[in-house]
Amino acid sequence: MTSRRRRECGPTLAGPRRTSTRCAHVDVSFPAILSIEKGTTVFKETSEWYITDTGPFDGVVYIRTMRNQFLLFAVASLLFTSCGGGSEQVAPAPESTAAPAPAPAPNIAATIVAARAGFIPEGIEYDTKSGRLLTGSLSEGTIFEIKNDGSVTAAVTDPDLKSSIGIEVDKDRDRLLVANSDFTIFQGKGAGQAKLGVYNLSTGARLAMVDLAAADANAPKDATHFANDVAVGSDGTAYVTDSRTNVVYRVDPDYKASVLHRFAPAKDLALNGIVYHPSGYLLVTGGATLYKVPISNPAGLTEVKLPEPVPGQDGMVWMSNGRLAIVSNSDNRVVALTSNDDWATAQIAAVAKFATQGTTAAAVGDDIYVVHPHFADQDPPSVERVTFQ
Ligand SMILES: [Ca+2]
Ligand SMILES: [Ca+2]
Repeated sequence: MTSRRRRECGPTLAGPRRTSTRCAHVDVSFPAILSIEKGTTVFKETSEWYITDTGPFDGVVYIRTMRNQFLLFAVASLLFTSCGGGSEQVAPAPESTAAPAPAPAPNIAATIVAARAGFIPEGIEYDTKSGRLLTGSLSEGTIFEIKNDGSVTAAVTDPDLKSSIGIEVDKDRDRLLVANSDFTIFQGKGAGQAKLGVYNLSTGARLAMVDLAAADANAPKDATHFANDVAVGSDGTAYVTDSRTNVVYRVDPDYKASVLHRFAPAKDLALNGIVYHPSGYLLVTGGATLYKVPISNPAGLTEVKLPEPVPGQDGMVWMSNGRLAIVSNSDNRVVALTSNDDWATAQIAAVAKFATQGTTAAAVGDDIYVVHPHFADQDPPSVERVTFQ
């Protein structure tokens, strides 16, 4: 597909590669059952689903998410308007049992101030299935749900969670992945730790606790560790950054850990946020640099060329419109990036400013919420919906 056609038919965003030869906008509510001509790509922009590809068989539509998961929908009939014009028909009401239950409509207050201080949530996620905001806790380890009224209740407790940093909902497998570190390293105590805790998202039951640092046989003897953030690939593989050793760990679906890549030493490099792109690479922040790391060839990593310096790059999250939101923990802003060359370069599409230091962000429907951990004071943490301009 040419870039011209992408502009015509798709949202102006960098999403998964589109391989089909035709495209269409479909004006029906998800989860609609569509019958569609083989080889047609449909762009559907909603908070959760916006790209569909037809599968190899006529009469079957696959709905693809940002994470490249495919859901199969039986087909009734389709009517769509092709990009070059054409008739539009209304799809029949869905009756397929293959469709997931619709997620509750996001109902998160614009600003939430925690009812208590001191737990220092560095990471935040939105659990679309149950419509709840989850945070980590640098000082306590417990994963909390923070409600609109500010109440903070434990969602995952595990004595082995020392400091929960970045967290990631793996909706497709009903898991919550937690970068598990030890904050006392900031007090000069010990060597820190880099572990990955994996939990059943619905029940909070522990599925695994993976010692990542132990999988790095080539780390210097005096290495210190800080697991900062985690992303999950379409096959369930997890990827975790270590800000101290500047390693990205890989954790297979059977919870076997290895080093995916050790970054070359660089001034002020401290790997931080990480997201997975369904085209098979990771985007990783480190200081003022955004890296693209091909999973099949991590040594071939490149720096994503940005139009201006973006210092303090911390957590990242894909937005519903396909933009990549990066929180700058030093500049108090979220930068929304787009790319039209598969993240060789990126453009700044919008910026959202906030007043108090933020570290990571969660996508709630079409909105982005930033968490303010309050590392250095006793004010209660807060969560804030930001406005892009
Ligand atoms: Ca996350
Ligand atoms: Ca972080």
